[in-house]
Amino acid sequence: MNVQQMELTASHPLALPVGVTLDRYIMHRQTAFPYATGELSQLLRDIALAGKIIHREVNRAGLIDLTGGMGVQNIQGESQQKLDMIANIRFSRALKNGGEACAIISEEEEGIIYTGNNHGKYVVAIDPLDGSSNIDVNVSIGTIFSIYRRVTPIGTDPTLDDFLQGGRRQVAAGYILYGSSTIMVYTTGHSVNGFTYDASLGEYILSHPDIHSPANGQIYSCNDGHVEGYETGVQAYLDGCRKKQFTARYIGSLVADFHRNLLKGGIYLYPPTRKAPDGKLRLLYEAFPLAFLAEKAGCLATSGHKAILDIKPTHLHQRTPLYIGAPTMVENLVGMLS
Ligand code: P6P
Repeated sequence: MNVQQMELTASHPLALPVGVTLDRYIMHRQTAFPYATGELSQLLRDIALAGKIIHREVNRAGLIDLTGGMGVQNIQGESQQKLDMIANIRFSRALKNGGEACAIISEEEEGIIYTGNNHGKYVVAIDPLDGSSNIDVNVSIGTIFSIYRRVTPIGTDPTLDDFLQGGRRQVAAGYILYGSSTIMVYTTGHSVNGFTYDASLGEYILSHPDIHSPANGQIYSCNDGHVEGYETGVQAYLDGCRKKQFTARYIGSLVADFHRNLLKGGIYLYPPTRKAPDGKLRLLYEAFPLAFLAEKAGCLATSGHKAILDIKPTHLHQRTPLYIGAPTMVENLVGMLS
């Protein structure tokens, strides 16, 4: 029985009031797992809090000169935007102060960020603000996060091993989309739920309970300017989409494209290109968390040769090709790859 059904039976002992807040939902879910001791719940709250702060910063970026670049490149060789840095600081601080994460890796930093909480049970991989080149033109951007239970002993310094466990070892994953509204979508390995942020209340409210993505779709998302560099099987698949008069939608912001396709049915493609022969997107804090969430919502995510979640990670910022979305569309694409 999911939360919405439970609301229909007000007499149910665990009935939750209409308009469940994220906090109430997290507490409710925690009671469903007797062994849960609350640390993961608190970690999710810490991430949600940082999301509220980024929501505020993003929504006033043009007013307090937060748009534009820092004039430096990040470790990825990309122009670091002011809000990239702010988001990185805000999430790192929220997770350090929350005490539940012993370490973080971030798209914005080369190495492991040690929080000093060596008794924290969890590690977090995060892309604090993906798609940040869109900030200056008011296009949706997003945070992507992935949570693992550490494998190194509690009380010791975390190591790379805690982060290189593999995608199927994630205990939770999700994203926060700063768009026409701000929505936090995440899973702890069971259902996928979306919570829309109401800034007037300072609360995330359950708006998309138990998301199941359509098995098929007619939306495809890729950078058409790169198509000539794609392998022939991908080009053949895209030709088929055009012949069937599918809809091309590509915002240049992974979280926004992913979220639309999750709800409406579609496929996002970032194949290997001449400029990015291993693909552009990062495995640990983009592909793994979205693939974990996608599979829980009934989607597929592949590198073209294997399921994203079955890729063995070898280093923190490694990249991968990514094809993710409606299972029928992904399977049709893979069937055309050599
Ligand atoms: P391109 C943003 O930099 C990002 O990582 C994703 O959010 C987005 O889908 C993709 O790269 C856009 O890349 O090469 O099409 O500009």
